[in-house]
This record gives sequence, structure tokens and C-alpha cells, in this order.
Amino acid sequence: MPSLTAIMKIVSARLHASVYRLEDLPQDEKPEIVFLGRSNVGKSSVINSLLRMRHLARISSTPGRTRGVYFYAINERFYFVDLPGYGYAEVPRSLRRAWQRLIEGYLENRPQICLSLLIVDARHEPTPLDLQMREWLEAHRRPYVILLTKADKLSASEVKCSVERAARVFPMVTVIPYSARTGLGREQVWREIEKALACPASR
Ligand SMILES: Nc1nc2c(ncn2[C@@H]2O[C@H](COP(=O)(O)OP(=O)(O)OP(=O)(O)O)[C@@H](O)[C@H]2O)c(=O)[nH]1
Ligand SMILES: [Mg+2]
Repeated sequence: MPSLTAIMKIVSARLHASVYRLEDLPQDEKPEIVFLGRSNVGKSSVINSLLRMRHLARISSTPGRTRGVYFYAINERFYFVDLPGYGYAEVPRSLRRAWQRLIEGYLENRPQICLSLLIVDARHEPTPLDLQMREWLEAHRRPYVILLTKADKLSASEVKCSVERAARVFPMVTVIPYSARTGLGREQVWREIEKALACPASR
């Protein structure tokens, strides 16, 4: 369903590919915006809220719902990439290992990734796995921003504290309070996406 954002006009958004094996990754080299974070943190909800679509990416209160790497083609120009969340202990170990292989294999060999959105729950300290993800992004020199999501569950002063805490944990990184429910942070995230898409590397 076409919709208008304040920043970018969304003419089309569709699921392009559901990938469960590295060999099946899209080959066309469109720039990619990646959504990372622990299981159930709200990655798929961020995608839907950015696009103002309720049902494009699958959302669930059951953790571990996103099982593949999902590529959404936006305006046929770039992809939003929804990854399975990390840190969900209930997933069988063999499946967790398979995800890890898939996610690492994807992230490591994908020069067209122009921005990663590392999504953290605004209510909680970043987890050790979030910090590990950050280490990885920095070691691989991947541009990223932090989204503190579910901010609607906090008061304005609690959101401020959460942003300050994140700025201490992730110094020198853009931190954006976000809510898929209220749309808080949407415009700022779109600005970051537009900036990343404008880099020469992503043309
Ligand atoms: N209040 C509130 N709830 C949210 C927000 N974002 C997501 N949720 C809820 O959090 C739950 C998980 O959301 P998802 O978007 O499926 O999370 P995910 O990170 O994609 O989950 P996995 O794919 O399982 O890793 C759902 O019940 C959502 O309705 C938000 O901004 N505010
Ligand atoms: Mg999901």
C-alpha cells in the first residue's frame, strides 16, 4: 500500500526474498539497511512503523518469530533487511547455530549494507549481546545508529535517562528514542537512512 512519509515518499514496499541459506541471498547489489537486535525487541515493528504499514514484516509476542533473513524492497531502490533476533535461549541449539552462521555469513560479506540500526529496548540496559554486536560493527567499520525502542512505555524523563545511559554505553554514536506505537523518532531515522543511501558506496 503506498504511503507518504515526511521525508521519503514510499511508493512501494514488498517482501522480495526470505532467505534461509547464504547461497540464496539476493545478487542484485541494491543498498541495504539492516535491522539488528535481540529477539522480541521490536525489529519487525520498527520496519512496519517506518513504512506506516501494519502487516508487512511479521510481528509476534512470541520471541524467535523471525527465522530467516527477510529482504523488503523499498521503492525498488533499496532493501530493508529484517534479521532473526539474538539471545533467545528457547531456540534449539542447532537452530541457533544455523542462525548464527546465516547472520554472520550475511553481515561479513555484504558491502552493500550501508547502515545498520541496532535496536535496544529503551527500558533496559543494553545486554551483553548488544555490546558484542556493537563490537562486531565497530571491528568491521560498519556505520550504525542505536534505536531505543518501546519508548512509549516510559515517561518523558525516563526516556531522557535512557538516552543518556545509551550515550554513555555507545559514545560517539547517534542514539534515537523510538516508538513503533506512537511514531516517535520516525523522521530522525528516515533522515539517517537517507543520509546513508546518499553515500557514494551505496549508489
Ligand atoms: N509498546 C510497544 N510495543 C512494541 C513496540 N515495538 C514492538 N512492540 C511489541 O513487541 C513485541 C515484539 O515485536 P516484534 O516487532 O515482533 O519484535 P522482533 O524484534 O521483530 O522479534 P523477533 O523477530 O522474534 O526477534 C510485539 O508484541 C510488539 O507489538 C513499541 O514501540 N512499543
Ligand atoms: Mg521480527
